[in-house]
Amino acid sequence: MAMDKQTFEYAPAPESRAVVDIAPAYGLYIDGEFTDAADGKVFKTISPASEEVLSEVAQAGPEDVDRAVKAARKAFEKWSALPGSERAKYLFRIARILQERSRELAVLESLDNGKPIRESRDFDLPTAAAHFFYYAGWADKLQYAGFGPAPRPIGAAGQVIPWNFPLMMLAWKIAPALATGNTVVLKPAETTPLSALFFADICRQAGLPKGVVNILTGDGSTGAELVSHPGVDKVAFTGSTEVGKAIARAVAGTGKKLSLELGGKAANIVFDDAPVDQAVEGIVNGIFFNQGHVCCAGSRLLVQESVADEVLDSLKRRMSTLRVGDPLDKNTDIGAINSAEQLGRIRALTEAGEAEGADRWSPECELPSNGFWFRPTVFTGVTQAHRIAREEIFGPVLSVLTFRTPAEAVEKANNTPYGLSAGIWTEKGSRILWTADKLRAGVVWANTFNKFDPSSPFGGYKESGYGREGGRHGLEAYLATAAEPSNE
Ligand code: TAP
Repeated sequence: MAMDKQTFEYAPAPESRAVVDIAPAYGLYIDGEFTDAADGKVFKTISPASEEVLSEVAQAGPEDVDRAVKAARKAFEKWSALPGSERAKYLFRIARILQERSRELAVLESLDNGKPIRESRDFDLPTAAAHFFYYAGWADKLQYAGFGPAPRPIGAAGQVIPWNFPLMMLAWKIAPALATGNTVVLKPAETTPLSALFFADICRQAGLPKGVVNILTGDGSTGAELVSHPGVDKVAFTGSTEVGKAIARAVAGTGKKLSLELGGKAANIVFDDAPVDQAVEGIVNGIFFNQGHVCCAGSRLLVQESVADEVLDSLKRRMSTLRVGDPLDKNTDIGAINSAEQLGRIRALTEAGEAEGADRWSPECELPSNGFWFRPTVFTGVTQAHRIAREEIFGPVLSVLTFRTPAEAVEKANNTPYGLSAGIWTEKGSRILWTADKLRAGVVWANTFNKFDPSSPFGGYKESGYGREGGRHGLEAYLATAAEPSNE
């Protein structure tokens, strides 16, 4: 791998100066070594905020997938036999290095993904490190996790992740897999491969035995090849419902254990007794955090009719203060849309919203001339039949619907094929409990939104997938129950 580096300086404020060195080319990380793809194929990764090329990355083909899976299977023999307390040491070490290198990684993540540095610095990096710390703590206590007296790892896991939280999604996949004694081959998304490659370097720095973690950069074909490789014992996927269904079909009948974290269309429900300022902050965080590229985004606002005007006026005032622009400026609230393709999807759906008769509003704001940008947008006059109320937009676009009674709110909230998350805003505890009980959503937040903790399980109902990540429940996806096969 060539190592002449391009240096990006993050220097909007001298006190928070941090630098990341990005090499012009990266190989695949297989069996502890960076290596070119067998057929020499590469692809470019760009900054969505400027469209400049950040690096050229190897594109893994079938031969590389095969090598990586074989390396993971071989490494499994020793890794799974290590005492949990020994595996824990590696996970703790990785967590510490993530903390030590968090400035560098936060800048890298913002460059490759387009997300605001404030979010990568204060959310993605701490959450990724916390996940490794949390699962390091489980590694020597698995017999107390409630999955039998001697839970066994499954084998080599094939993991495929999306581009919206690249490093955090990687942590959600790799930390529980390693803690339970499995080895992994992970494919990051095509538009955000860099932090996974830096993570490979962290594995080396931590002295992780070779083959325990393998990183294959590539496109959807690499992911498809990985999940259907016969040497993969367990498949974990986060991404769109469409690809999740294709993977479920590919894995059906193979005996591979499968967990799926898919799309969402969450309802954020504001009742008439909710404190308006607090609820508006929650609505803004719910839909504009990470440009709305969030599977559990509160993309449908359900507001009680009697307070709808007041909430909407306040929301529009607050939206006018949001700063859209340079992800590396720490005053930025909304960064770049991750890719031209995603921007195209957001545009197509918002145009459909207008064509179907909903009213569109965005604050005035200047957008940079290069890169991919979208103004924070709210649609009112939305009906349940509109595409913008039914389909996942995965962008900074909020669809507002109203309701009169709590029963109507629940009915509308549940009227979706998805079931990942929901939010409730009210001062009445009894109303929180009543509503949460009736919502068909894996995560329900009350008087807050987008709160994550490694100790709490996360996952969906219905077309949002199955299996849970995080917490004690997250271990189950990587353990063989008495009736399930283990390679140990
Ligand atoms: P997808 O297009 O589904 O891509 C996800 C990953 O799968 C990428 O690495 C992708 O590679 C790969 N892939 C594409 N086709 C594949 C195939 N046939 N077989 C195996 N892998 C394949 O999703 P996305 O656009 O990156 O992410 C957005 C979606 O993810 C949204 O629907 C969002 O709701 C969902 N998401 C869900 C969650 C949770 S926790 N439920 C979290 C984040 C995101 P390429 O990058 O090369 O296409």
